[in-house]
Amino acid sequence: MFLHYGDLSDSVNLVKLLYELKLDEIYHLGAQSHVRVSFDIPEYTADVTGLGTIRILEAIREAGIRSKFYQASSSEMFGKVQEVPQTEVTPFWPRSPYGVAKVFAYWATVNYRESYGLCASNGILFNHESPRRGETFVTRKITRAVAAIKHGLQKELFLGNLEARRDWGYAPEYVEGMWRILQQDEGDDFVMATNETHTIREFLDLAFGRVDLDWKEYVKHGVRYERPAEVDLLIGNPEKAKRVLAWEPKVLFPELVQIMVDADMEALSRRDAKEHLGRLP
Ligand code: F7E
Repeated sequence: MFLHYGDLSDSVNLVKLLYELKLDEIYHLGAQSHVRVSFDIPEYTADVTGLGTIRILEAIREAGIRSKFYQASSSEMFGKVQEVPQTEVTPFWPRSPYGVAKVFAYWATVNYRESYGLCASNGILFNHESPRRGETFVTRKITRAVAAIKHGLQKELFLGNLEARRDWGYAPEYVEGMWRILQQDEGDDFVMATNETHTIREFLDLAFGRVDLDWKEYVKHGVRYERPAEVDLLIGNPEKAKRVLAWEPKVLFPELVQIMVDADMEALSRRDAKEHLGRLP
């Protein structure tokens, strides 16, 4: 494996890279992917998350290669949902600059498939989490806080809207799903989701409950974590992925929360142990 430098805002560099590497499969996961942040930097988000996708698609064409292409499309495209649960044919109604950019990238992928016969696919992935989730997304923010509070290192946790509902799955399974999508002979679009939805409140119940704490004693409202427009309810129907790709999520909500809390507890205990060893004479 070799890590090449690249930048989604630099088309010449992308063409050169793709021409040189002649890849069989391209998984395009790069983005400014934070929804709240996209309201602060909308132009940058549109450039990297939206145009960045068309830059790669054009680079594939320019380089004259036949790489299969996976676009990381997002449940955020459903935004103000027009149907429950959401499927591959539910109309989009994005509610953030991030969602808008992802809709652009989704249609660019479909368009390059239809115009140039590229084997280009969209995975419309609902929230997928793991202990490796970035620390500013709500699940990991909560599980890190749980571990820090339990270890006496943090006293309170500031959060925004606790009523939003998300369809949360386990990231490693979704990555396998992406791979399955690109093993198809033709490009297509697939929803990947658990078909369950839970509020942030429910996540808090389970996460703090895992270490015998009551979240109501620690969680405070932080207005800066609210969004100008919220996505209130997401729940996906992965029936097509089940039927065509034999893909099915196995780790569901309670187990996901457990995995994430346990991993952050473990990480802090290791840190404590190291610090303790460091103090020994
Ligand atoms: O927010 C609420 C927030 O930032 C989830 C990205 O991977 O998944 C992710 O987007 C919910 C929202 O994820 C805080 O208002 C409350 O309703 O964890 P999140 P997201 O916005 O759903 C999709 C599929 C993507 O494609 C995105 O790239 O939690 N919430 N309080 C909070 N959210 C955050 N981040 N921080 C809070 O303090």
